[in-house]
Amino acid sequence: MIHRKIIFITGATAGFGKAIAYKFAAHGWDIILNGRRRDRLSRIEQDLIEQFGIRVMSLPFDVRNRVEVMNAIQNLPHDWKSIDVLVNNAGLASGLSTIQEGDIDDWEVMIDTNIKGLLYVSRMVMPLMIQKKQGLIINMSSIAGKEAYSRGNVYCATKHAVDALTKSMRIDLLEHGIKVTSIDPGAAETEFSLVRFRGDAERAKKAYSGYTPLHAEDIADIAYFAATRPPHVVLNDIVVTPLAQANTSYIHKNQME
Ligand code: NDP
Ligand code: 8X3
Repeated sequence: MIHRKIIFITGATAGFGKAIAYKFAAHGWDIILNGRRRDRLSRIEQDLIEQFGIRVMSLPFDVRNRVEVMNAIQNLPHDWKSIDVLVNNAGLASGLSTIQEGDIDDWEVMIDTNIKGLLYVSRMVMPLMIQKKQGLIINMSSIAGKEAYSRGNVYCATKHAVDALTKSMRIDLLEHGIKVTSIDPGAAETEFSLVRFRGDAERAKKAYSGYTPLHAEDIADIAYFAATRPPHVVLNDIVVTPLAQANTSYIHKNQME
């Protein structure tokens, strides 16, 4: 049997994660897909197999659930445990309000998903990579992990935490030959704003009007580039914005729109 490379992507039912799955599948990689929405996972799994003739393993679990994460990864068949790339992508912003008016449930969900979920998955996958003495972990951070913005408070704090964890992983995993890369996108049109604004499609659309935002495929291209560097090269930190965006707080919008 041909042993193809394996990429494990959390949050692969939409946005960046889904685009990354298609990008790597198109280059012949086998894919482990994660997300909570089982219907989407099975549709994507079927489509990837039909289009690219690769192997796909769907792992429906909630990254916030430590037991589900442990069971799913521990019970992977032996030949699926040889993971070459882990993309810690599952994440979200929930709400957009001043910190003094913040909804504590929103805070919990962001902290549990963006920080603790990333840790649970990484804790299970890192020993598998250490055994092989190779691997790449890509953490999906954000420009919100570099600077805070108005009403972004806890979301920004979770992405700053991802930034710190990325740096820590790079230090601790160095002796094991494991690469760690952070991708830090600016505004990208995915389901991100729809989730942040609790399904308010009109408000979500507004976040991307008047300029051309990043597309999920742009981030997939970057992830593929990072994963295909020569063995001695590591991309540490990739900050990427649309042309219209200078930083978290300034987007140049076309006034006519
Ligand atoms: P989407 O909302 O389009 O996709 C998010 C994905 O994460 C979905 O597949 C969702 O799947 C999954 N997910 C969310 N919560 C959980 C959970 N508890 N367990 C498992 N999977 C989960 O957003 P994006 O693709 O834009 O976001 C992906 C990552 O990129 C996030 O970490 C986000 O913070 C980051 N990011 C996004 C930017 C943007 O502007 N879009 C910019 C910078 C960073 P399901 O609901 O099926 O579980
Ligand atoms: C998402 C980017 O700045 O819209 O991480 O919150 S931002």
